Amino acid sequence: MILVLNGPNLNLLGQREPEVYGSATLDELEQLCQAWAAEVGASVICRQSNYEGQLLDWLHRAKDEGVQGVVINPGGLTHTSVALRDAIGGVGLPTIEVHISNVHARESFRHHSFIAPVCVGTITGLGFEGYRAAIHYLARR
Ligand code: CA2
Repeated sequence: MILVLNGPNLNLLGQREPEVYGSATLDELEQLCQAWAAEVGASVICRQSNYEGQLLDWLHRAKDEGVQGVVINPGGLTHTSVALRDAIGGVGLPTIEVHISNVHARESFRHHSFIAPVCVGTITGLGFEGYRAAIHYLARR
């Protein structure tokens, strides 16, 4: 089982800034993640929250729920949250950080990630394809 977590504001996908994040919705992204997992015989649980503590609670519970790997787009928390980094590091599940946009081609405050050092790897700028690559990698790992 793979846990796909989307952080703050990703519920706005398809409604704002389509030039940056595309025109598909979060619901469509989550359906794609289900299909991409099925391609490799895996399953996913998809969750989104605008609340840091909720993301932490889901990570803490993940092992008990049978989760074996995590795909996370932490949204803006990427660039601010020591708490999220500590949760990912503490839980110890293989985790891949995904960004829809290329954070390195944007404002300098998006260039630093608190999360990257506790992740297996980071995928940035490939749109929704990044989730597919991350799910397939974790399923084959
Ligand atoms: O590119 C990404 O996936 C980001 O994680 C998205 C975050 C941003 O803070 C990161 O630097 C990069 C923002 C999520 C907000 O998503 C929206 C989606 C549609 C419309 C407005 C915001």
